[in-house]
Amino acid sequence: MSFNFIHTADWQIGKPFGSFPDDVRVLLREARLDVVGRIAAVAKAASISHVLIAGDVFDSANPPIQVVTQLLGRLSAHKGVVWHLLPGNHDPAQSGGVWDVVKMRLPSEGVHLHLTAEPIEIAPHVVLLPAPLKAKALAHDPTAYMDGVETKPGVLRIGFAHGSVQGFGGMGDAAVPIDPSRDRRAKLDYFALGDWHGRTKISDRTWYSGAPEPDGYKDNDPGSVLMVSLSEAGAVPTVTPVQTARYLWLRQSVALTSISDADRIIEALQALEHPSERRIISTTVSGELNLAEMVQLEAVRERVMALGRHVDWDQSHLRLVAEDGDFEAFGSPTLAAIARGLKADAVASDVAGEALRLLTRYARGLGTS
Ligand SMILES: [Mn+2]
Repeated sequence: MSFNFIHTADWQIGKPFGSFPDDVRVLLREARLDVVGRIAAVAKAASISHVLIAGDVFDSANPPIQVVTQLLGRLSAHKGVVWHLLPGNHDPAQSGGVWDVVKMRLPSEGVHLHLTAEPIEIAPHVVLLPAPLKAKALAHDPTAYMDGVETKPGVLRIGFAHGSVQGFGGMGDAAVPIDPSRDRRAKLDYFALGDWHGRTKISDRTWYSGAPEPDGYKDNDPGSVLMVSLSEAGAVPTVTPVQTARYLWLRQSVALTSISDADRIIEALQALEHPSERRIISTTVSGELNLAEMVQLEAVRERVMALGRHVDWDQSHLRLVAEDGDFEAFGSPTLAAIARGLKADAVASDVAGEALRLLTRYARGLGTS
Protein backbone atom coordinates (compact mmCIF):
# COMPACT_ATOMS: atom_id res chain seq x y z
CA MET A 1 0.00 0.00 0.00
CA SER A 2 1.83 3.10 -1.15
CA PHE A 3 0.63 6.65 -0.80
CA ASN A 4 2.00 9.92 -2.17
CA PHE A 5 1.00 13.38 -1.02
CA ILE A 6 2.19 16.97 -0.71
CA HIS A 7 3.02 18.54 2.64
CA THR A 8 2.89 22.31 2.95
CA ALA A 9 2.06 24.84 5.71
CA ASP A 10 2.11 28.47 6.81
CA TRP A 11 0.36 29.97 3.80
CA GLN A 12 -0.64 33.00 5.95
CA ILE A 13 -3.21 34.08 3.35
CA GLY A 14 -4.22 37.71 3.90
CA LYS A 15 -0.94 38.78 5.50
CA PRO A 16 -0.99 42.58 5.17
CA PHE A 17 2.76 43.30 4.71
CA GLY A 18 2.13 46.69 6.29
CA SER A 19 5.73 47.89 6.21
CA PHE A 20 5.87 47.84 2.41
CA PRO A 21 4.70 50.44 -0.15
CA ASP A 22 1.12 49.87 -1.39
CA ASP A 23 2.08 48.45 -4.79
CA VAL A 24 4.48 45.92 -3.25
CA ARG A 25 1.95 44.90 -0.59
CA VAL A 26 -0.51 44.00 -3.33
CA LEU A 27 2.12 41.89 -5.12
CA LEU A 28 3.13 40.04 -1.97
CA ARG A 29 -0.47 39.30 -0.99
CA GLU A 30 -1.23 38.12 -4.52
CA ALA A 31 1.84 35.87 -4.56
CA ARG A 32 0.50 34.01 -1.51
CA LEU A 33 -2.73 33.25 -3.37
CA ASP A 34 -0.98 32.42 -6.63
CA VAL A 35 1.16 29.78 -4.96
CA VAL A 36 -2.01 27.65 -4.67
CA GLY A 37 -1.94 27.20 -8.45
CA ARG A 38 1.74 26.32 -8.46
CA ILE A 39 1.21 23.71 -5.73
CA ALA A 40 -1.72 22.23 -7.67
CA ALA A 41 0.54 22.01 -10.74
CA VAL A 42 3.19 20.15 -8.73
CA ALA A 43 0.50 17.73 -7.50
CA LYS A 44 -0.94 17.11 -10.96
CA ALA A 45 2.48 16.61 -12.56
CA ALA A 46 3.18 13.86 -10.01
CA SER A 47 -0.36 12.39 -10.15
CA ILE A 48 -0.84 13.32 -6.49
CA SER A 49 -4.37 13.90 -5.17
CA HIS A 50 -3.85 14.96 -1.55
CA VAL A 51 -2.28 18.19 -0.28
CA LEU A 52 -1.85 18.67 3.48
CA ILE A 53 -1.63 22.28 4.75
CA ALA A 54 -0.33 22.00 8.30
CA GLY A 55 -1.79 25.11 9.89
CA ASP A 56 -1.70 28.90 9.55
CA VAL A 57 -3.60 28.70 6.30
CA PHE A 58 -4.81 32.23 7.11
CA ASP A 59 -2.73 34.99 8.64
CA SER A 60 -5.39 35.87 11.19
CA ALA A 61 -8.36 34.37 13.00
CA ASN A 62 -10.74 36.97 11.49
CA PRO A 63 -9.62 37.89 7.98
CA PRO A 64 -11.88 39.96 5.71
CA ILE A 65 -14.47 37.78 3.99
CA GLN A 66 -12.96 38.35 0.55
CA VAL A 67 -9.72 36.75 1.77
CA VAL A 68 -11.70 33.58 2.51
CA THR A 69 -13.67 33.62 -0.74
CA GLN A 70 -10.53 34.29 -2.78
CA LEU A 71 -8.74 31.32 -1.24
CA LEU A 72 -11.71 28.97 -1.63
CA GLY A 73 -12.00 30.04 -5.25
CA ARG A 74 -8.35 29.20 -5.86
CA LEU A 75 -8.61 25.83 -4.08
CA SER A 76 -11.72 24.68 -5.87
CA ALA A 77 -10.33 25.62 -9.30
CA HIS A 78 -8.20 22.47 -9.32
CA LYS A 79 -10.37 19.43 -9.87
CA GLY A 80 -8.86 16.20 -8.67
CA VAL A 81 -6.83 17.84 -5.90
CA VAL A 82 -8.04 17.34 -2.32
CA TRP A 83 -6.85 20.07 0.05
CA HIS A 84 -6.64 19.23 3.76
CA LEU A 85 -6.77 22.38 5.89
CA LEU A 86 -5.68 22.52 9.54
CA PRO A 87 -6.07 25.48 11.95
CA GLY A 88 -2.80 26.83 13.40
CA ASN A 89 -1.93 29.48 15.97
CA HIS A 90 -2.62 32.35 13.56
CA ASP A 91 -6.01 30.93 12.60
CA PRO A 92 -7.17 28.80 15.56
CA ALA A 93 -10.55 27.07 15.39
CA GLN A 94 -12.63 29.32 17.63
CA SER A 95 -16.37 29.83 17.44
CA GLY A 96 -17.25 32.82 15.29
CA GLY A 97 -13.78 32.76 13.72
CA VAL A 98 -12.51 32.21 10.23
CA TRP A 99 -13.28 28.48 10.12
CA ASP A 100 -17.01 29.12 10.68
CA VAL A 101 -16.85 31.46 7.70
CA VAL A 102 -15.04 28.81 5.64
CA LYS A 103 -17.49 26.08 6.66
CA MET A 104 -20.46 28.07 5.39
CA ARG A 105 -18.83 28.48 1.98
CA LEU A 106 -17.18 25.12 1.59
CA PRO A 107 -17.20 23.81 -1.98
CA SER A 108 -19.00 20.49 -2.44
CA GLU A 109 -15.72 18.65 -2.97
CA GLY A 110 -11.98 19.09 -2.85
CA VAL A 111 -11.59 20.95 0.45
CA HIS A 112 -11.51 19.08 3.77
CA LEU A 113 -11.37 20.90 7.09
CA HIS A 114 -9.79 19.16 10.07
CA LEU A 115 -11.25 21.09 12.98
CA THR A 116 -11.29 18.31 15.56
CA ALA A 117 -8.63 15.89 16.78
CA GLU A 118 -10.24 12.87 15.15
CA PRO A 119 -8.43 10.32 12.99
CA ILE A 120 -9.89 10.06 9.52
CA GLU A 121 -9.27 7.68 6.64
CA ILE A 122 -8.42 9.98 3.72
CA ALA A 123 -7.68 7.14 1.27
CA PRO A 124 -7.94 3.37 1.53
CA HIS A 125 -5.57 2.23 4.32
CA VAL A 126 -4.34 5.80 4.98
CA VAL A 127 -5.33 7.46 8.26
CA LEU A 128 -4.70 11.13 8.96
CA LEU A 129 -4.31 12.13 12.63
CA PRO A 130 -4.96 15.86 12.84
CA ALA A 131 -4.14 18.11 15.83
CA PRO A 132 -5.99 21.37 15.07
CA LEU A 133 -5.27 24.34 17.33
CA LYS A 134 -8.22 25.90 19.14
CA ALA A 135 -6.16 28.64 20.76
CA LYS A 136 -3.07 30.71 19.94
CA ALA A 137 -1.13 29.06 22.76
CA LEU A 138 -1.37 25.75 24.58
CA ALA A 139 0.30 24.39 27.70
CA HIS A 140 -0.12 20.77 26.61
CA ASP A 141 0.99 18.88 23.52
CA PRO A 142 -2.05 18.59 21.18
CA THR A 143 -0.49 15.59 19.45
CA ALA A 144 -0.33 13.41 22.61
CA TYR A 145 -3.64 11.72 21.73
CA MET A 146 -2.08 10.16 18.65
CA ASP A 147 -0.22 7.59 20.80
CA GLY A 148 -3.53 5.97 21.78
CA VAL A 149 -5.10 5.84 18.33
CA GLU A 150 -5.40 2.26 17.10
CA THR A 151 -5.34 1.35 13.43
CA LYS A 152 -5.34 -1.97 11.60
CA PRO A 153 -1.97 -3.52 10.70
CA GLY A 154 -0.57 -2.21 7.43
CA VAL A 155 -2.49 1.07 7.61
CA LEU A 156 -0.39 4.19 6.98
CA ARG A 157 -0.51 6.72 9.86
CA ILE A 158 0.11 10.39 9.07
CA GLY A 159 0.35 12.94 11.91
CA PHE A 160 -0.77 16.47 11.02
CA ALA A 161 -0.03 19.31 13.45
CA HIS A 162 1.12 22.88 14.04
CA GLY A 163 3.50 24.00 16.78
CA SER A 164 7.03 24.04 18.13
CA VAL A 165 9.01 20.90 18.51
CA GLN A 166 10.37 20.94 22.05
CA GLY A 167 14.10 20.93 22.54
CA PHE A 168 14.67 22.30 19.07
CA GLY A 169 15.79 25.79 20.06
CA GLY A 170 12.25 27.06 20.63
CA MET A 171 11.84 27.34 16.88
CA GLY A 172 8.63 28.62 15.31
CA ASP A 173 6.31 31.32 16.54
CA ALA A 174 3.58 29.26 18.17
CA ALA A 175 3.58 28.72 21.93
CA VAL A 176 2.46 25.14 21.34
CA PRO A 177 4.78 22.36 22.51
CA ILE A 178 5.11 19.22 20.39
CA ASP A 179 7.14 16.21 21.48
CA PRO A 180 9.90 15.61 18.88
CA SER A 181 9.59 11.86 19.50
CA ARG A 182 5.88 11.82 18.64
CA ASP A 183 6.58 9.99 15.38
CA ARG A 184 8.02 7.04 17.34
CA ARG A 185 5.57 7.18 20.24
CA ALA A 186 2.51 7.25 17.97
CA LYS A 187 4.02 4.96 15.32
CA LEU A 188 3.56 7.57 12.63
CA ASP A 189 4.75 6.81 9.13
CA TYR A 190 5.06 10.55 8.55
CA PHE A 191 4.53 13.61 10.73
CA ALA A 192 3.58 16.77 8.76
CA LEU A 193 4.31 19.89 10.80
CA GLY A 194 3.70 23.58 10.32
CA ASP A 195 4.79 26.76 12.10
CA TRP A 196 8.48 27.06 11.27
CA HIS A 197 8.45 28.92 7.95
CA GLY A 198 11.60 27.22 6.70
CA ARG A 199 12.03 23.67 5.53
CA THR A 200 13.42 21.56 8.39
CA LYS A 201 13.94 17.86 8.89
CA ILE A 202 13.44 16.87 12.52
CA SER A 203 13.77 13.12 11.88
CA ASP A 204 13.33 10.72 8.95
CA ARG A 205 9.57 10.94 9.49
CA THR A 206 9.05 14.38 10.97
CA TRP A 207 9.38 17.49 8.80
CA TYR A 208 8.46 21.14 8.71
CA SER A 209 7.69 21.93 5.08
CA GLY A 210 8.21 25.68 5.47
CA ALA A 211 6.09 28.29 3.70
CA PRO A 212 5.62 27.73 -0.05
CA GLU A 213 5.98 31.47 -0.63
CA PRO A 214 8.44 33.28 1.69
CA ASP A 215 6.99 36.07 3.83
CA GLY A 216 10.09 37.59 5.34
CA TYR A 217 13.87 37.93 5.26
CA LYS A 218 14.51 35.03 7.64
CA ASP A 219 17.30 32.94 6.16
CA ASN A 220 15.65 29.60 6.86
CA ASP A 221 15.10 27.95 3.48
CA PRO A 222 11.46 28.77 2.71
CA GLY A 223 9.80 28.61 -0.69
CA SER A 224 9.06 24.97 -1.37
CA VAL A 225 6.62 22.16 -0.67
CA LEU A 226 7.49 18.58 0.22
CA MET A 227 6.50 15.67 -1.97
CA VAL A 228 6.18 12.67 0.35
CA SER A 229 6.12 9.03 -0.73
CA LEU A 230 5.12 6.32 1.71
CA SER A 231 5.83 2.87 0.29
CA GLU A 232 4.41 0.75 3.12
CA ALA A 233 3.67 0.99 6.82
CA GLY A 234 6.88 1.27 8.85
CA ALA A 235 9.12 2.13 5.88
CA VAL A 236 11.18 5.34 5.88
CA PRO A 237 9.38 7.94 3.73
CA THR A 238 10.95 9.51 0.65
CA VAL A 239 10.74 13.29 0.99
CA THR A 240 11.49 15.52 -1.99
CA PRO A 241 11.38 19.34 -1.82
CA VAL A 242 9.91 21.13 -4.84
CA GLN A 243 10.43 24.89 -5.29
CA THR A 244 7.21 26.92 -5.46
CA ALA A 245 8.23 30.47 -4.49
CA ARG A 246 7.73 33.47 -6.71
CA TYR A 247 9.80 35.90 -4.66
CA LEU A 248 13.29 35.56 -3.29
CA TRP A 249 13.79 37.58 -0.12
CA LEU A 250 17.36 38.67 0.45
CA ARG A 251 18.84 40.61 3.32
CA GLN A 252 22.36 41.92 2.92
CA SER A 253 24.42 43.83 5.41
CA VAL A 254 27.72 45.38 4.35
CA ALA A 255 30.22 47.33 6.45
CA LEU A 256 32.08 49.87 4.31
CA THR A 257 35.59 51.10 4.99
CA SER A 258 35.89 52.57 1.50
CA ILE A 259 33.57 52.92 -1.48
CA SER A 260 35.16 49.92 -3.20
CA ASP A 261 33.56 47.73 -0.53
CA ALA A 262 30.18 48.70 -2.01
CA ASP A 263 30.99 46.57 -5.09
CA ARG A 264 30.17 43.56 -2.93
CA ILE A 265 26.55 44.71 -2.71
CA ILE A 266 26.19 44.74 -6.49
CA GLU A 267 28.18 41.54 -7.02
CA ALA A 268 26.04 39.60 -4.55
CA LEU A 269 22.89 40.65 -6.40
CA GLN A 270 24.30 40.02 -9.86
CA ALA A 271 25.28 36.50 -8.80
CA LEU A 272 21.66 35.56 -8.10
CA GLU A 273 19.88 33.39 -10.63
CA HIS A 274 16.47 34.53 -9.42
CA PRO A 275 15.32 37.31 -11.79
CA SER A 276 15.50 40.84 -10.43
CA GLU A 277 11.76 41.51 -10.79
CA ARG A 278 11.15 38.69 -8.34
CA ARG A 279 13.54 39.82 -5.60
CA ILE A 280 12.63 41.56 -2.36
CA ILE A 281 15.83 43.05 -1.01
CA SER A 282 16.89 44.67 2.24
CA THR A 283 20.32 46.30 2.10
CA THR A 284 21.94 47.80 5.18
CA VAL A 285 25.23 49.64 4.86
CA SER A 286 27.30 50.71 7.83
CA GLY A 287 30.86 51.92 8.40
CA GLU A 288 32.47 55.20 7.36
CA LEU A 289 32.87 57.03 4.07
CA ASN A 290 34.30 60.40 3.15
CA LEU A 291 32.33 63.05 1.30
CA ALA A 292 33.39 62.05 -2.21
CA GLU A 293 32.65 58.39 -1.46
CA MET A 294 29.28 59.28 0.00
CA VAL A 295 28.35 60.81 -3.33
CA GLN A 296 29.61 57.71 -5.19
CA LEU A 297 27.47 55.57 -2.91
CA GLU A 298 24.41 57.32 -4.28
CA ALA A 299 25.19 55.80 -7.67
CA VAL A 300 25.54 52.37 -6.06
CA ARG A 301 22.20 52.83 -4.36
CA GLU A 302 20.53 53.64 -7.66
CA ARG A 303 22.00 50.53 -9.29
CA VAL A 304 20.79 48.37 -6.40
CA MET A 305 17.30 49.86 -6.71
CA ALA A 306 17.15 48.44 -10.24
CA LEU A 307 18.21 44.96 -9.10
CA GLY A 308 15.09 44.12 -7.12
CA ARG A 309 11.30 44.52 -7.33
CA HIS A 310 11.54 46.17 -3.94
CA VAL A 311 14.68 47.41 -2.23
CA ASP A 312 14.72 48.64 1.33
CA TRP A 313 17.97 50.62 1.56
CA ASP A 314 19.18 51.58 5.03
CA GLN A 315 22.29 53.69 5.51
CA SER A 316 21.30 55.23 8.81
CA HIS A 317 24.30 53.57 10.47
CA LEU A 318 26.77 54.88 7.91
CA ARG A 319 29.01 57.68 9.17
CA LEU A 320 30.25 60.52 7.04
CA VAL A 321 33.90 61.32 7.66
CA ALA A 322 34.43 64.89 6.47
CA GLU A 323 37.35 67.30 6.66
CA ASP A 324 36.44 70.89 7.39
CA GLY A 325 38.16 71.82 4.12
CA ASP A 326 35.59 69.73 2.21
CA PHE A 327 32.87 72.15 3.23
CA GLU A 328 34.67 75.21 1.77
CA ALA A 329 33.95 73.69 -1.66
CA PHE A 330 30.27 74.43 -1.04
CA GLY A 331 31.04 78.01 -2.06
CA SER A 332 29.08 79.47 0.83
CA PRO A 333 30.65 80.41 4.17
CA THR A 334 27.23 80.08 5.82
CA LEU A 335 26.68 76.54 4.54
CA ALA A 336 30.25 75.59 5.45
CA ALA A 337 29.70 76.84 9.01
CA ILE A 338 26.45 74.87 9.31
CA ALA A 339 28.19 71.78 7.95
CA ARG A 340 31.00 72.11 10.50
CA GLY A 341 28.40 72.37 13.27
CA LEU A 342 26.49 69.34 12.00
CA LYS A 343 29.72 67.36 11.72
CA ALA A 344 30.50 68.06 15.39
CA ASP A 345 26.97 67.08 16.44
CA ALA A 346 26.93 63.98 14.24
CA VAL A 347 29.15 62.16 16.74
CA ALA A 348 26.18 61.95 19.11
CA SER A 349 23.23 62.53 16.79
CA ASP A 350 22.07 60.43 13.83
CA VAL A 351 19.80 63.31 12.83
CA ALA A 352 22.77 65.68 12.54
CA GLY A 353 24.65 63.08 10.49
CA GLU A 354 21.70 62.65 8.12
CA ALA A 355 21.28 66.44 7.87
CA LEU A 356 24.96 66.73 6.95
CA ARG A 357 24.57 64.08 4.27
CA LEU A 358 21.57 65.87 2.77
CA LEU A 359 23.26 69.26 2.97
CA THR A 360 26.28 67.83 1.21
CA ARG A 361 24.16 66.37 -1.56
CA TYR A 362 22.28 69.62 -1.96
CA ALA A 363 25.41 71.75 -1.99
CA ARG A 364 26.82 69.52 -4.71
CA GLY A 365 23.70 69.94 -6.80
CA LEU A 366 22.50 66.34 -6.36
CA GLY A 367 19.11 67.09 -4.89
CA THR A 368 17.81 66.07 -1.50
CA SER A 369 16.82 62.45 -1.32
MN1 LIG B 1 2.32 29.34 13.38
